[in-house]
Amino acid sequence: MLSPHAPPCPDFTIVPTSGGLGADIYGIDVTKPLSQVKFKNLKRALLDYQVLFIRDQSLEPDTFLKFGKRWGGIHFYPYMKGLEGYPEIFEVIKNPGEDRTFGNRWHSDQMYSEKPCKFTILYARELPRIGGDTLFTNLYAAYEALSPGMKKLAGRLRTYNNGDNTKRYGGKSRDNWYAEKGMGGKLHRPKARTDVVGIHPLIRTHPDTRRKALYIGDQTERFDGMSETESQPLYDFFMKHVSKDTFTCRLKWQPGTLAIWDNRCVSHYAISDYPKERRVMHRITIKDAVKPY
Ligand SMILES: O=C(O)CCC(=O)C(=O)O
Ligand SMILES: [Fe+2]
Repeated sequence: MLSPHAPPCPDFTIVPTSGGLGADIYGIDVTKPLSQVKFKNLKRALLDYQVLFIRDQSLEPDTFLKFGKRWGGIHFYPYMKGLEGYPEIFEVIKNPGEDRTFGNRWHSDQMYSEKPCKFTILYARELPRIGGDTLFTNLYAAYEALSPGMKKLAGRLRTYNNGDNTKRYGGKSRDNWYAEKGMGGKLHRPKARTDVVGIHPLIRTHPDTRRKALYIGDQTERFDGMSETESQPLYDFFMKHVSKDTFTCRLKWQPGTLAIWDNRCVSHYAISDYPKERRVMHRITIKDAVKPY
């Protein structure tokens, strides 16, 4: 459930997306410098609605990056290189015939990092004629819907999250998998992969709202201190639970839609339903200063 709604905002129009979370924002041009007050109201709206869809934007990498930096320092995606000249911007591309769709699973971004990124900002550059929507789910609502007994149990668990879990990549390392999927040229190949395992509380407290969220995703391999076999039944329960319709909303992208979500209380899923078309998105992630707690 949404927190009590923010008072009507004079700076832009907020249209809630569903009873779960999310809001469309109209009447804002992020290429223009936003006043401190306007930006504060936008941040407030993000805390209230968890994911915002700012419609009808016209962004090039420099204006996109400028807007992105207002939200904080950049969190670099560890596996892939950014755009030429704009290493902070990572391009999410799917070409006709490719079978891999980036983000086609319920997850919060870079959950395998010690300090996972706080916000993701995604901008639609090229869209398929039909399909290519993204689903979001409200992890506060998922936590709040648990029974008191399950809340207590969940409150004692920690998740072990691994960005290199070979089960998710057909038995291969993520590097090999990406290389095989025609993304080799863009692969970021440091001497050794670092920051790809993160252990986090299953129930985390949002530092700004103080609300509790059920923080689990596809990068979760098992619960800390338990085997995968032992973890599986509970893991399956939580994953099914967070993706219940009642907690979700669905984004139908339009050319120029800019989405911003708060990974501390939102999980998302990119739908893979446009096998013959191309989709290109520009993506910036914002780093967090604190570990989940
Ligand atoms: O392409 C999308 O709609 C979302 C992909 C994704 O998971 C992400 O950008 O973090
Ligand atoms: Fe994602």
